[in-house]
Amino acid sequence: MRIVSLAGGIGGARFLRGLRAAAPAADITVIGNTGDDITLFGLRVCPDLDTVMYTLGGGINEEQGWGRTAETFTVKDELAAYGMEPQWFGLGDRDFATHIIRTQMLAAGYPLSQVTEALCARWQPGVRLLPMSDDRTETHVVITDEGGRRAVHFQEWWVRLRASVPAEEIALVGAADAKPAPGVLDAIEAADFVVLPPSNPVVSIGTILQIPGIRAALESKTVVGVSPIIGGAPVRGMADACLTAIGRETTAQAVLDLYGAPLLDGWLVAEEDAATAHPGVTVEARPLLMSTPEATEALAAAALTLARTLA
Ligand code: GDP
Ligand code: FO1
Ligand code: CA
Ligand code: CA
Repeated sequence: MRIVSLAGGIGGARFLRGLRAAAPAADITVIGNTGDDITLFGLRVCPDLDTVMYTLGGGINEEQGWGRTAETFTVKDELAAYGMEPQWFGLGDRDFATHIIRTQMLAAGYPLSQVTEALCARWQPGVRLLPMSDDRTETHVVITDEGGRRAVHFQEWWVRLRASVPAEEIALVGAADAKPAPGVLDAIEAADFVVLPPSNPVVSIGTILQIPGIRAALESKTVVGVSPIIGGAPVRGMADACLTAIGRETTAQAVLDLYGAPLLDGWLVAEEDAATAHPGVTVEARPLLMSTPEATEALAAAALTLARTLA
């Protein structure tokens, strides 16, 4: 069985752990979001790829959901002692090693897809992890604050401002000229079906869908998605601020309408959202909380069962 999954960070990574458990013999290719990527202190940081790699490789900080387990922050503190900015992004000592290797390989001319493969050789995530594109794209957010109306990097809006300032626009800079990374379209083509984890619909899944060619390739496949919104609120994080920015409500229905048909064939919602519906999409209510490994595996199994029925 060949499965393709798109993924952002925490929501995607946790779902993928359940998917791997629910389909241990399956060949799983993950197309990861790189719109969150940022260059800090000269180092290229890919938060969502790293979150997937560390989570599936057993190196994640489980409570936090991002960054390394048993992390220390000596380098961060030393940089701050020199007055280096930014100081609002928490890069840990262990995590720094990943960014140093990535940056060195990129500077030597390796594309991000090969760098990611090299990093995964250590972590053995049990899936094939591909960046959505080897071309550099970055999500930027237009805000108005004391600095006036300006665009800031997504991480500055999300981490420094905690999305407290409304996003007037969210744009993936570089999307129009970006190509899917090698292997992305082939994996979609070869897939028996595709699953969309409950990742952020705007800045994780929405970003991947903006890479020219990816959405069209997915439309000809059987695609089953899991709602990240339960009873009108994100389970975690500030996806509501992202949905508001693109003029959508924060409901399972609004995310279903955003993805729409022909992209989606099946959509899993929580019991309280059972009235959700869209022409051409089969909607089922299931327990959507990934609160334990067992619950997460059961959720992934439900997505697989629905996908097999619809494929
Ligand atoms: P990020 O890049 O770290 O923000 O992670 P993702 O984009 O992959 O996932 C973020 C989304 O996961 C948020 O919008 C949450 O609502 C959703 N999420 C987190 N935990 C759960 C859960 O247990 N169940 C469901 N259905 N969604 C979840
Ligand atoms: N998220 C935070 O809220 N604060 C941080 O200081 C932070 C540091 C960080 C370092 C490496 C990494 O891979 C992820 C990190 N994240 C941090 C999480 C991440 O940047 C965001 O939660 C997601 O990109 C939002 O989708
Ligand atoms: Ca992310
Ligand atoms: Ca379809």
